[in-house]
Amino acid sequence: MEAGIVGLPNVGKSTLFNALTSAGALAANYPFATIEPNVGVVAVPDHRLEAIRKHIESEKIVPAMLRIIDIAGIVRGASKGEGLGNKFLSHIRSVDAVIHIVRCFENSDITHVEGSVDPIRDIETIDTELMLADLESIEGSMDKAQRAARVGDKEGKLRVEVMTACQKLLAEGKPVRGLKFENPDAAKLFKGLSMLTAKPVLYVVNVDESDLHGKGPLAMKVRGRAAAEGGAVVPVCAKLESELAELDGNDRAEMLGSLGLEEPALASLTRAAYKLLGLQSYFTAGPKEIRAWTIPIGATAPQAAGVIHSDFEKGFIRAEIYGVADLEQYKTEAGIKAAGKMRVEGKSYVMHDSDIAHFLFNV
Ligand SMILES: Nc1nc2c(ncn2[C@@H]2O[C@H](COP(=O)(O)OP(=O)(O)OP(=O)(O)O)[C@@H](O)[C@H]2O)c(=O)[nH]1
Ligand SMILES: [Mg+2]
Repeated sequence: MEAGIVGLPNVGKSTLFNALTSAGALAANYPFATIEPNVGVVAVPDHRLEAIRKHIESEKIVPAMLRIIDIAGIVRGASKGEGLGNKFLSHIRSVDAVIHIVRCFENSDITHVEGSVDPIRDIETIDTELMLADLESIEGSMDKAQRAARVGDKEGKLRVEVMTACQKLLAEGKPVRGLKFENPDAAKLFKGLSMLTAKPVLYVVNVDESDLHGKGPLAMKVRGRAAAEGGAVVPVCAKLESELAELDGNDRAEMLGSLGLEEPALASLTRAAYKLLGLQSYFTAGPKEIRAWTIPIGATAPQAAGVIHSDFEKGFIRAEIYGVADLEQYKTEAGIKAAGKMRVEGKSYVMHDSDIAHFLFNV
């Protein structure tokens, strides 16, 4: 899973990126501190992995991974070359979700490129630039598709249709997120266009230390907007998170506790991203590793096996499945079997969250 961070310059993108990845990317109080994109990989926190390890001895734990890309800030007019332009958006064309960070903290020492803190105006500025970048990318490849369509190329024709539908929406100032194509070939072409405004958005409101839960008036405005467009909101104080990230285990837990926070932002953020993307985890557990695998909600057992290896999906025979809760109750797989709780599931089984699976397959 991959997520790209967008936002105006100087709103805390790199500070958040650093906190999430502890990668030490340059965060500085001047706009356009970031030029080259920063890329980091973080483990998705999941307490169930430790819960499994309590009962199954294993050499290592392998959590699910989230790749995060921090790019340069985008300003009003970026598509026309303002600021650093919008070419950096190409770095996040392939991500699964966009993390849109919005400044909600008041601090006169930290420059705001528009001169005042106004999250809704800022969101609209970024949205507009994302739509213009999409429009640009369509315009850039329309000619070629039209030429192909003219000489009777079937895919070319469909491509023109799909791009025209996108272009129409974008020209009206609307993201292409809402577009649905019945024809599977069209849907595939649409996906292949990697439109920025087709991606689900997670709003991170970078809140003041005095509003850690994001219930203040500025954050509430963003919540209202996200609710209207099906996005999600995660309140984060990037500055605090970056301080937290520098502490180790106990000190961090202590500081979190003293702030009245249950968990670091990475946990709430990845959980929100999973939810937004309709993802869940299942586990495999053995002496070599206990591992979390990411699958779409609704995935069948063979599809889940296919995430490990495509041969597992092709040669799927059946799966032995139990839940993390069963393991906690009966302590061992033998105990689970003895209690009749080890389930044998076939090709049509739809995976549940927290399933632990052994797959049987032939290759
Ligand atoms: N008070 C406060 N300051 C913050 C917070 N988050 C970031 N800052 C400060 O804001 C400034 C900009 O932060 P960056 O993370 O570099 O911002 P950016 O969005 O990556 O900026 P560009 O790379 O220039 O687009 C730094 O001085 C940070 O310390 C916050 O939550 N509270
Ligand atoms: Mg930056």
